[in-house]
Amino acid sequence: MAKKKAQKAAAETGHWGEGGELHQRSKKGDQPLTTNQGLVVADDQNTLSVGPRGPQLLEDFIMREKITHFDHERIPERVVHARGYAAHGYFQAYKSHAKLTKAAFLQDAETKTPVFCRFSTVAGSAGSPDTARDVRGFAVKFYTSEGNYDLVGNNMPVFFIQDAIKFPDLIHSVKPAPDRDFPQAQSAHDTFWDFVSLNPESMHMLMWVMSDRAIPRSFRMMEGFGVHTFRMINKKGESQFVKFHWRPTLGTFSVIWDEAMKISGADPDFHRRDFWNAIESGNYPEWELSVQVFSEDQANEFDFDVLDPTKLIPEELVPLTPLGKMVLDRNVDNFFAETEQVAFCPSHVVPGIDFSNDPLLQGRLFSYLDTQLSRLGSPNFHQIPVNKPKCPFANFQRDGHMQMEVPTGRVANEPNSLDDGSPRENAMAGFNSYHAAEAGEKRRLRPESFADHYSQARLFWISMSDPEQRHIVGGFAFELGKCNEAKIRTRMLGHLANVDQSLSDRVAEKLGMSGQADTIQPRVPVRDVQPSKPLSQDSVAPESLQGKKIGLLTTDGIDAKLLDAIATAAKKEGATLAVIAPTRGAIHTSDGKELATDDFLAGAPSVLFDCVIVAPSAGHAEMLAGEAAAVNWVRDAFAHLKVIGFTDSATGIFEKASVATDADEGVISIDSSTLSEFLKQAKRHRIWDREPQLRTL
Ligand code: HDE
Repeated sequence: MAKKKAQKAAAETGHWGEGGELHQRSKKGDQPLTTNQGLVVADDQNTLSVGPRGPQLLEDFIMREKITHFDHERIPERVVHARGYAAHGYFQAYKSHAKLTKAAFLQDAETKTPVFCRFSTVAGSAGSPDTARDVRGFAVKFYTSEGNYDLVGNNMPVFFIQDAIKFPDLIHSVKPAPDRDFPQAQSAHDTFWDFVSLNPESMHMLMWVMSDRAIPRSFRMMEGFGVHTFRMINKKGESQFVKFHWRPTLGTFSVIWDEAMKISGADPDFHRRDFWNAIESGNYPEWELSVQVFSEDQANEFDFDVLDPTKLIPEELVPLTPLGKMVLDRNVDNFFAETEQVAFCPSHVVPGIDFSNDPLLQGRLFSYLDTQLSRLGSPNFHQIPVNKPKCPFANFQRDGHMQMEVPTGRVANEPNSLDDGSPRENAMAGFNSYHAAEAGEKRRLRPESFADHYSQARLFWISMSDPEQRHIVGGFAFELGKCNEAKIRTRMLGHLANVDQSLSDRVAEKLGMSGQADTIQPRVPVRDVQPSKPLSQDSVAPESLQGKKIGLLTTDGIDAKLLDAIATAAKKEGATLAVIAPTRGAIHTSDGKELATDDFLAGAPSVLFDCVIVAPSAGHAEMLAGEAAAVNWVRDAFAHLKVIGFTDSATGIFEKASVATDADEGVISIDSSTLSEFLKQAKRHRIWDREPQLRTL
């Protein structure tokens, strides 16, 4: 009971024993500016010199200390997942999951476990745009009472390769070419498609990466997956296999590829800005954590191998068991100290969670600590506040660069009978690897059960809605279109034909290469598979404006009643409203009130919003219709299948944009009393039926 109380208090204050400074905002107050030695600085504007125009003096230790520190500010970026963004929050189980696992953070509904969660793109460097087509990392560190548990997943449930030894090749192929150092944050180039087309095990993952999943609307609207099969073990020592799933409360949504490319220019920080703003405004992103639980016997019945990370388990086969909820409710205080220095590692587990023999997972268990040693520069990086467990920890590991602790006593060995003999191992409370019986020949071998590379790629394809299939075709055609080597294109068309003939034909047609697919013989016959609905984000997406953004393009003199109605509706629906005017200064509503704008037309194209309203005042409508940026606002919103509300005064802009005001159910005339149709349509996210007329190529 006392432990539970302590856990609860710890979750509220963020303190687990010592080392809780992470959860305290720094206080600045009256602190004077000092050097790193604590010396108060008298003048931070001018270097010490002889005479006003004279030579600067080497003696100026204050200037030297400052510049020297600056010179050493950078550390190596992550070799993959370099661009990322993170926040603090907590995880809380819905109920006890003691039957499944003995992990302390899953034993009751009271314990709030602090978490730190980082999202990332994989290929691009730290300064690359957020909306690149890519897998997203989804890494969560749980600061549990039994030590840190890291669930280091992605927003896709499968991976490109089956064995860790291929990871350097995969990553080298997708990163900028070593001679010319481009393209940045792109898979649309020869080396990547050459590599994957020579590794058919990539086919399932490629389907995901060419789909809408690779261009998420927001981190808040992304699913997460542990990818590998893990074990959960209960107090009796009983083990079950599990696959982890995170599902966002807001639903899973994406942007459109043309939009993603334009957002890269208009706001390269689109995802991080969205995430930061949501948390700052109290709209805390939430995810439900679930597991698919299955026994080894069940696994042996599946027609794929659960140790193969290129395979998922359809939810129809093993449904999800919800475990609890994660809420991210606090932005970092300092990006570098926390987001950049956080070190996730799949081998950070707690009693009750263990690994499987997935060869990709086993390789990962080695790689993370290894890369972090060079990235963070010392074996003591676990002492950095964001990495430090919030439960007590003690051992006899000593010294090394940047040792921040001051261990006391004369003993640094275990066992010992000097001092008080502690800390000592504990066979009962400690982590015990699951006693799996293993035997076999030592060989380099890929199991035959890993040989089917096309059936689940096909499963994904046939589970998609029509628009989702169109986007996959478009994704492949775009990426392969950027490959200069025709032999790579024809090889890929051959693989796609094994997934589905119509997919290959459609991509070939878009490339202008019909009938040119290579013939590629699958190692094992492609199975007959049934669609799995949850794989289609479109089919399960909620109709809602929750967490979305409405862009209102308007001018001085905007109808006050209309503005009020839009603002009230946005609030009620849980959406954000952004007022965009031709210039940035405040404008006035029709009743003379001052209205602060959120951005200006040239800086805020319609790609930044989920749905838009165009409502200039009658007096300024002609001026707005003469602005190319306003015309593009409407043209792009229409091309990106958005729902567009407009007032009568806006029709001139529509004419210039060649968008008919009665084009379809997504172009809606509004006034202060008729917003309901606009809201109803906007909740659909996109007007998919519009797409075939707009994108025939
Ligand atoms: Fe990673 N991965 N990975 N990865 N990974 C890293 O560790 C690696 C894989 C994932 O926000 C690195 O600290 C290998 C799958 C995430 O800081 C590195 C293999 C999945 C992050 C590494 C994989 C992931 C990383 C680089 C194949 C989803 C970012 C920096 C065997 C389940 C974590 C670092 C963060 C980062 C190695 C494949 C997820 C090099 C060798 C599969 C979310 O150690």
